[in-house]
Amino acid sequence: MADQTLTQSIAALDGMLFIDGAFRAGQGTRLPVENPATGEVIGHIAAATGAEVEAAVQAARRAFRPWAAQLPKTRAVALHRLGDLIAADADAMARIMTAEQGKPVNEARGEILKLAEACHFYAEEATRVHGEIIPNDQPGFQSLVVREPIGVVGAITPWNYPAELVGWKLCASLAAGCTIIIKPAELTPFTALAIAAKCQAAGIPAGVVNVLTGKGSQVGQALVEHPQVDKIAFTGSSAVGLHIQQSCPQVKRLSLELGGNCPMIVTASADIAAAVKGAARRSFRNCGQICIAINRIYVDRSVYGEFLAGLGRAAEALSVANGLTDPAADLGAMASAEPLEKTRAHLRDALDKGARLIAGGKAPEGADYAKGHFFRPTVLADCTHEMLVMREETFGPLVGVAPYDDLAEAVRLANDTPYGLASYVYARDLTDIQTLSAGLDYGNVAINTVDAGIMNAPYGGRKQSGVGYEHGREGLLEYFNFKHVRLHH
Ligand code: TAP
Repeated sequence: MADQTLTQSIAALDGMLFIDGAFRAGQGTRLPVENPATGEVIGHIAAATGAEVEAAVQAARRAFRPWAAQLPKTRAVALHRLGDLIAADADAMARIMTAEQGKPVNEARGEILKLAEACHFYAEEATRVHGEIIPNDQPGFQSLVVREPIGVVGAITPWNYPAELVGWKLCASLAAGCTIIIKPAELTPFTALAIAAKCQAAGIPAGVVNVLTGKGSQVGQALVEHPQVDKIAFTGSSAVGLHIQQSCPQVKRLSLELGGNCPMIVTASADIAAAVKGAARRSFRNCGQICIAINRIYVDRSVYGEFLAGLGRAAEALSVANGLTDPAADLGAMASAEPLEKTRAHLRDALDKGARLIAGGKAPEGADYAKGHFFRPTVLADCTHEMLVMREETFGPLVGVAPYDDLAEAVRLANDTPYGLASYVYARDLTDIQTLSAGLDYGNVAINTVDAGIMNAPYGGRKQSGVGYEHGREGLLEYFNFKHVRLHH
C-alpha cells in the first residue's frame, strides 16, 4: 500500500464515530493523533459528546434483543464473514495501526491476522454454548440452567494491541448475542474505526457494534456510569481498572484485564540458548509494551553469567526503526512520550541503586530517530527488589536480571509482586518444572516457551492483574448471565 493510500484510509476515518451502523462526523472537540515514529499529526479524533454517547447506547439497546434472538449459527456466519474481510485487508489495516501505534508493519499484520483468527474461533464457539440440566433434590421437579447474553457491553481498550484487545471483546460479544460500544485508546482510534468499517461491510446489523472516540476520563467514564450499559469489559492499567470498579454507580458486570509485572525463571537445567531467545522476544517485542512482557528474570547462579552474556548479545542484535518504512524491524517506535519517559526513569533508578548495564540504555542515534519515541532494548544485571524495574511494570524495552541460589528463593522473588498475570519458566528437569508451575501465583505459566496465550485457553490475571477471562470458552462465558429455571411438573 502506497503512503498516499494510507493517508486516504486515515482521512476517511478522521473525526468519525460509528453509531447505529453508520459513520458520522463527531461534533465534539478534535484531538490530534500522532505517528510516534515521526511526531507527525496523521489525523484527529472527535471526542464524543454526551449526546453522541447517548445515541450509541440507545442504538446498542435497540439492537440487543433482535441480535440476541438470532440463531447462534446466524451470528457465526457474520463472524466468519468479518474474519474473512479483516484477513483480506490485513496489509492496509496493519499500516493504519503502525502509523498510529509505532509497531513495525509485519508485527501489526500479525496482530490483524490474530484478530481474524479470533473472529473464526468465536464464530465456532457461538454455536457451542448450551445450558445444563442439573440433578434435582425432589421428585417432580426439573432444574435447567440457561445462558442468556448480558446485554449492552462497554469495551474500553488500551493502545498497545489496538486490534486484538478490541477484537477479543467484540468477537465474544457478537458470539454471545450482546451488542457493544467500543471506546479505544485516544492514541490508537483508527484501528478500531477500521474494524468498525469491516463490521459494516460484513453486514452486522446497525447498532450491534458502535465505536466512540475520546478521552477515557470522559467518554470511557460515561460508559462506566451509564445505567443502560450492562457490562464493562476493560483492558488497561490496574489504576484505571480499580477506578472503574470503584466509580461504577450501579451494580454492573465487570471484566478487568490489568497490568502485569511478569517474571521469568531460568533454572540450572534450562536450555540456555532457548531461554535467551525467549527472553529477548518476550521482553522487547512491541517495545516491551505488553502486559505479559517479561519484566524481570531470575537465573540460577550457576548459569547466570552465560545467560546474561547471551541476552546482552541478543538485545544488541535487535534492530530499531520506523515501522512503516522498515516493516521487518524488530522494534518500532514506542507509542508515546509517556512509556519512554517511564522506561528512562526505571533505568536511572536501577543504575543509581547499583544495577549493571549489559545492553542498550539509550535511544538509537541518527536523524531517523530524532523526532520519534525510540529506545534501544536494554538489559540490566544484578537487580534487586529495591529497584522500580523489578517492582513495577515498566511497559518499555527494559528488563532486569538477578541471580538466585535455590528454587524456593526463585519462587518467593517471582511471587513478590501485587500482580499475577503471566510467568515464564525455562527448565528441563521435571521436578523443577513441577515445583515452579505449582508455586507460581499467576493466571498463566509458560514453560520453555514465551507464547503464554492461545485462543482456546482462558487468559486472565490474579491479584491486581484483574478479574475475569478472555479467550477460550471461559472468555465467552463472561458475556452471559446464567438463569436457573426450576420447573415443577
Ligand atoms: P490506561 O491508561 O488504563 O487506559 C486504558 C483505557 O482506559 C484507555 O482507553 C483510556 O482512555 C481509558 N480510560 C482512562 N481513564 C478512564 C476512566 N476514568 N474511565 C474509563 N476509561 C478510562 O492504560 P494504557 O496506558 O492505555 O495501557 C497500558 C496498560 O494496559 C498497562 O498497565 C498494561 O499492562 C495494561 N494491559 C493489560 C492487558 C491485559 S490482557 N491484562 C493487555 C494490554 C494492556 P484514553 O487512553 O483515551 O484516555
